[in-house]
Amino acid sequence: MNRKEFIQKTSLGVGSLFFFNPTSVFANSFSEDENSVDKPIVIIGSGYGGAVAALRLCEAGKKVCLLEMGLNWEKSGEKFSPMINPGKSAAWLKKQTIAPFMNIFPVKPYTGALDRLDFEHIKIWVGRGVGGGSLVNGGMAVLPKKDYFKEIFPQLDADIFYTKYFPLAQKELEVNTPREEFLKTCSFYKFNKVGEEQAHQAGFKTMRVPNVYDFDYMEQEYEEKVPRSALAGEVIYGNNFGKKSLDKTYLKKALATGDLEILDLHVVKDFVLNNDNTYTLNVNQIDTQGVPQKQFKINCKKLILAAGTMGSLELLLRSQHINKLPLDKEIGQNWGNNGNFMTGRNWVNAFSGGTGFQQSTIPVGGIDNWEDPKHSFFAEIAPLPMGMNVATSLYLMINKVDKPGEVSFNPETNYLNLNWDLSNTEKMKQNAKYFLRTMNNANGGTRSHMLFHNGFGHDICYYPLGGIVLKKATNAFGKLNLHENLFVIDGSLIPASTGVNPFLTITALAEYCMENLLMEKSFEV
Ligand code: FAE
Repeated sequence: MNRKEFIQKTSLGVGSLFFFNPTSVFANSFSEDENSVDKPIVIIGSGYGGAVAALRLCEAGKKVCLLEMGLNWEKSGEKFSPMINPGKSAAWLKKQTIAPFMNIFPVKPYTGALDRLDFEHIKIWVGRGVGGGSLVNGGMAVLPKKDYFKEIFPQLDADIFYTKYFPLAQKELEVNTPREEFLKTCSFYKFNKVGEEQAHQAGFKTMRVPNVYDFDYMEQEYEEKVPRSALAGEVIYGNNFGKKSLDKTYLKKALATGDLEILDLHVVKDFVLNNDNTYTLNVNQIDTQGVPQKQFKINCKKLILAAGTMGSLELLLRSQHINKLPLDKEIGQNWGNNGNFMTGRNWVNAFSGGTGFQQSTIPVGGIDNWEDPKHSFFAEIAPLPMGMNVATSLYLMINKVDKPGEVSFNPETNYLNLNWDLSNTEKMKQNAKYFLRTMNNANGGTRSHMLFHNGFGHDICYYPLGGIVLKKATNAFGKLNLHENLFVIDGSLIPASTGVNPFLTITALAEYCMENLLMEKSFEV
């Protein structure tokens, strides 16, 4: 099922109230009351923003209902699959895998943990399931450069972020750093060792990158004392062990309060602003094949959108189109790919063992060229955990976004339009060219012509950001302009880029917003 078919199939249409469940075919029509439920506070989406919001609200004694379109993997008992043997978790309702490369694997449609949103000039990968992106991401928890943070958020007090909200986010997410001795001896990190050595040879600085994968667990994996996950090729289709995804941290704590209800496989299609400033959501409960089982309405007094950048934009813009939801003109502005640009080199160390047959899926190193005014970038030294040694080095570059894009709604597709083309990534490509040339001149090797587009992955995006920017489309703490009871707490608050992998920034921002919103008594119901 492609995205359009899924949207059409699960689309409610305003006011249509009926069950799809075949067992109810003999039932008479239902009254509106029987098909609607009241929940005081609803959060849509269980990624970083949603998980922080849930915990802080529950701790404040509020009852919270969290709607998540993906599966609750832990509760379901289903397992995540490795990259070389894709199973149920590999793709959200697709017939073929949707990794950034090597999509030679057919899969049976299932509500998998990884989804890909395809636009003309960019493909955007997102996580689906209880835990959102934390289920499928590489776990890199990188602190943005303070100067850049100040540049993108001039109105925020950076000092308080670096002394309070970032450390809080690191603590709650259980961020840790690997032992250098382990990295030196672990054969699964040869790709990183080679990557760092060659970067130094080329005159670049490198840095150790903290992660939410438990490195003590990984050391035990290496010694084969516990089941392997990062060392068994698990990552973008989920990790069965080791990774401290949100279901193990924020969401677990929130559930322990007894005040959080998580409804998985619940897709919110759109919502309506009522005259009394409450909201009514049109919700579709689906099964693991994506087939609608039940359609109903949820009325709530306070609504938090935490559906991720693309999800929150989709909900707002569709609701504006269908239900005349009032929206500020800032919605959709300042969107960016966080400067994502994939690239790679071949013939790396080709005659002395390449980058290693077996590779950990968890990155631990980055090349930090941010201070270079001409070619400012940060590059993750990325693994290629496909069980083959092709002497390839992969890099996921993060650049500044000098030309942000815009998001709007296309009524014909019932989905988003993205105003984003090759001109938006041109400077990123110049940086990639400079980086590869400098690396190859110093170390040998060639651009990976067979990967991406002749070695340049301008259209690969793991980090969509912006579109509902803090203090432009919202007040200082995420309350949406023109609304009293509607809040946005996710990556869409960040204007186009954060200079590093973004989830630590999203988490810290969410902590900041929730603390202040609670202080202002914004969630009294
Ligand atoms: P997100 O985590 O995307 O959560 C949104 C949730 O809302 C999802 O669970 C959706 O299923 C759900 N949802 C959406 N629409 C609806 C709807 N209509 N009804 C119900 N539920 C809905 O949002 N970042 C890093 O910092 N470090 C990394 O190493 C890293 N690696 C990555 C690797 C991959 C393959 C990918 C895809 C991303 C990676 N990221 C990484 C990005 C990171 O996961 C992402 O920025 C955050 O997850 C975004 O957090 P949000 O709270 O914005």
